[in-house]
Amino acid sequence: YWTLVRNLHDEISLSETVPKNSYFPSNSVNDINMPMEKSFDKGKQQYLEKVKRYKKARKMQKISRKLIEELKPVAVSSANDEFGMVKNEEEQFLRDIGYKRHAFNTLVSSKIGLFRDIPDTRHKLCAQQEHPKQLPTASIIICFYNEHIVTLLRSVNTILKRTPSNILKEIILVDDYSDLDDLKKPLEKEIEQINYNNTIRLLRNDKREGLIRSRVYGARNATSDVLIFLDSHIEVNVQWIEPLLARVKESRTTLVMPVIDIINADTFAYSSSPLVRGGFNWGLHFKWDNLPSGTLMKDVDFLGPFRSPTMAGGLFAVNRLYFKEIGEYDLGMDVWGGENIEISFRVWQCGGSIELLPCSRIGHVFRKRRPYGSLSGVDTMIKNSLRAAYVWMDDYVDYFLQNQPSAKSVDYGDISERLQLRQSLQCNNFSWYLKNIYPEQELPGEQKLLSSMDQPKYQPWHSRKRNYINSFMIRLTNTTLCIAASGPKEKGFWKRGSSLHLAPCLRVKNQMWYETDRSEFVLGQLLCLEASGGSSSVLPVINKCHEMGGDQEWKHRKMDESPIYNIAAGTCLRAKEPSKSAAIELALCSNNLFSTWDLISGDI
Ligand code: LR7
Ligand code: MN
Repeated sequence: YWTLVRNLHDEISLSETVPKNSYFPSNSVNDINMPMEKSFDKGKQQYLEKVKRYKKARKMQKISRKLIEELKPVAVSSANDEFGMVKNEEEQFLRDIGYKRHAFNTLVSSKIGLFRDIPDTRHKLCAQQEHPKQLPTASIIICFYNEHIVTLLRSVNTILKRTPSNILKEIILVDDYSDLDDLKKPLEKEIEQINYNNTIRLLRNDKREGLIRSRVYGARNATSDVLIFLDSHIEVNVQWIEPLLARVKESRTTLVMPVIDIINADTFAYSSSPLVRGGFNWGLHFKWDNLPSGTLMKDVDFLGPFRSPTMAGGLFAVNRLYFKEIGEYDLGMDVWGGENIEISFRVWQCGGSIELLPCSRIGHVFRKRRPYGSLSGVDTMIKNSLRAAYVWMDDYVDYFLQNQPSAKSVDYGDISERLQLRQSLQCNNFSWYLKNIYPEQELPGEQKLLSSMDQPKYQPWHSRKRNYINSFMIRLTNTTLCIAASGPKEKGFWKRGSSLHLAPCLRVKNQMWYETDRSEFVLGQLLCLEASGGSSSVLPVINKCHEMGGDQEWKHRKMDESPIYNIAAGTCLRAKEPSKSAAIELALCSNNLFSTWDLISGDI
């Protein structure tokens, strides 16, 4: 909560600061009582708008002071359905700032706090597995750029709590020159609170380096046997570290990865990921592939390890000295992207290997967009991929260029050092890698009969048949008006993205909703009710069902006179007014006049 409040403060100062030379001679929220006479005609309108904004800011500041006084830390162990509920305007404000900055629901994350229980998602045999008594020590390296403070602290604190202290030598946090105030002094203070054994070390870059150079900086400062790289928005699961360390101890040249479980960015619900391994496409994007068929036949097969042609990038363990020998990362790569494919090619081609260990589980927050850019504004992925391609792919680089024609004109800098590395490590060529490590990979235009059967498209969220548990019209309580789709049609049904309004209740296709066992409301068994967008202007629309919950997850308490609550938005369905054609919106949940609904059962 303190963080929420701090966020609130600096959001006010960010958006409400007026440049010094403006006609408005003030740059502080406290000066909002400027007499009107001082404005010039030309700027009057703007002036009035600013005064309005300042008043709002002042109000928010007062509220935030109240929050500071009233709020006590809440002890909650896991995200339940009510967690995303936005209680008042202040919370809505905080939630919106969070989405803007971090692209996930920081309100929910902050309410969860520094630790929670999460489901043990491993196969049942994992718990019975014995690990060597003597495991190597680990240095955990987490670099971050403008991470949400509570989410970052929970990542760290969860590691402290779920890792045996004799193995955990240090957690090295590398701040990649973040500019959020929270991550300056306040972060240091918070770390002091949890840093009992002085396990946490905080390093700061003096300029933005990107995650690749930041990780190397962290690694060079590490002192234990094994390095474990993690993202800054994760929660490690029970016994996550033992399988990784045991395998690296056994095999010095193997990079090992956990299964990356899913933390929903809207709700922070933690769910299991299936067992899949890493591949890539010719655009050099990482992708998930199914394990070769026949891999999982008996229970013990679920213990792995599984060899993987590539890795996702963010979460893995490696022998510290081996990481150095094999060439760390390419320091010529900027900000984000490409380094995961590069290290995958390099490790395999130069005699090492990559494996997935299914008994190690770490949840990662999967966001819908990346909330930051690079300094120059250009996407760094293409440049980084070019460097990887020209060093490791030999003639196969042409496939990449065909796939990404715009890359042809991109300057990828000097790669002579990396070519030298390849030379001195005497690495195999790319065709060896394709033949031996990734035989399933198809060349453009080629179709491998077997592999297309072996590799159905993977979706991290388990896709299965929709189960309808209910069907109904949604009637505004005490009226004869129901929620209906409106607007233009497409292929005989209302378009994706269509908004909703009230219409006289009729048992017709555009008023009949089917509720699924995943709390989706599917109109006419075709399109899902969705709280679209992540900001304050969220509207209920109908859209393609994505099966990821969150903005398509709706809860109601009972069948009549119930609010209908959206998990991601944290708000409830409301009619703008109780009349025909009135728009349906989302608003703070209450039992108000226009926000309670009767679900009038239909046949299923
Ligand atoms: O300039 C930056 N400086 C940083 O320190 C940009 C980012 N970072 C930090 C950031 O705060 C985070 O902790 O670097 C870490 C990774 O950045 P994300 O979380 O924005 O990346 P991602 O999860 O979207 O992307 C995946 O691919 C990246 C390619 O460069 C990295 O390898 C990420 O580690 C990787 N994440 C995972 O593999 C987690 C599982 C996702 C999947 C699949
Ligand atoms: Mn990430």
